[in-house]
Amino acid sequence: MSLKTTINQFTFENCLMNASGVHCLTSTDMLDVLNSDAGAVITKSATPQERAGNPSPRYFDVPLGSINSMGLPNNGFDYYLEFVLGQQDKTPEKPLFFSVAGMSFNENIDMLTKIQESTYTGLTELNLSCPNLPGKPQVGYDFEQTELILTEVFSFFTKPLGVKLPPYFDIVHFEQMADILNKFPLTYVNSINSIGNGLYIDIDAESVVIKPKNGFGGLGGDYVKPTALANVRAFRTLLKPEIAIVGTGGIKSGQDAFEHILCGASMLQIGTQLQKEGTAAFERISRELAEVMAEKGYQTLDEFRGKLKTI
Ligand code: YRO
Repeated sequence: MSLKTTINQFTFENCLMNASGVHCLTSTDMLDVLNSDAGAVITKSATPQERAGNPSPRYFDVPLGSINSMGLPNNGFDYYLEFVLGQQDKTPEKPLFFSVAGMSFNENIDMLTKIQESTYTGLTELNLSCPNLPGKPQVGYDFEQTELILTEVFSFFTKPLGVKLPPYFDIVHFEQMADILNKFPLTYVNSINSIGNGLYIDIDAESVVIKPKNGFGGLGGDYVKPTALANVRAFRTLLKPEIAIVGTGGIKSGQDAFEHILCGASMLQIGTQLQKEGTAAFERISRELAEVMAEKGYQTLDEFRGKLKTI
C-alpha cells in the first residue's frame, strides 16, 4: 500500500500536507509539519513586509467547520525565503511550497522576482485571493487581472509555479478560468481557498463570532467539501493534463481524501481539520485512506485518481 504521489518532477511519499495559513506561520510550525506524516509543507502566504493581520477574534471553529478573517498575518517574505533555503537540502524527500500573496500586482511581481533570482528549488504558489484594484473583486474573480498577472509572471518566472484559486460556482466561470490557465506553463492549480464572506452567528449572544469585517469571513471544513470537489473535478476535466490539481477543502477523513483523489487531485491540503486536531491528523487520515483503499483493493493512488464515474 502506498500513498505516494507526484507533481511534475516532484515526488511525495505521502499525498497529505497542510493548507497555507494553517500551522505554517513560524519555522517551528512548519518543522512540526515536516516531522509528522505529511508529505510536504507550505508556508503561510507571504507579503513583502511582515503583517500583524486583523484584530482578534479572527478565527472561529464550529462543529461543521471554521470561519476566518485573519488579514494575512505573516512574518514577511524574507523570513519564509530564509526558511525554505535553509530547509530544502535537509528534507529533500519532502518538497517545499512557498506561498506568496502580494497586496498589489507589483508586490506579487517583486516577490516572484526574488524567488526567481534565489537558489530556491521547490514549488511556488501564487495566492490569487489577493485584492488588487479598489472596487474590484479579488484577482481570482477578475479574469482580466488573472490573465494580466500570469502573462507578466511567465515573462520571467521559470521555476515550478502553481496558483491557489477561490471557489467558482458557475460552469461558465470554470470554463473561462480554465481557458486562461491553459495558456500558461503552470505546474499546478490548487482548489479551493475558503468560501468567501460567510457569516456565522452565535444565537445566544445574538452576535457575530469574529471581529473583523463585522463578522464576515472565509468558510472552511464540512461546509465547503462539495464545492471543493466540484472545483477539483471541473478543473481536472478542463485543464491540460500537464497541470496537476491540488485538492483543498473539507478533508477530515480518509473518505474525504479518497473523494478528492477520485475527482483528480494529485496532492491534498488540510486546513480546518489541521487547525482543530494538530499534526496527528496526517497520520490518522493517512491510515483511514489506506483502509478505504484496502477495502476497495487499490494499492496506489494512480489506480483511481480522476476516475470518478458519471451516470
Ligand atoms: O485572512 C487570511 O489571511 C486568509 N484567509 C483565508 O481563508 N484565505 C486566504 O487566502 C487568506 C489570505 C489572503 C487574504 C484573504 C487576506 C487576501
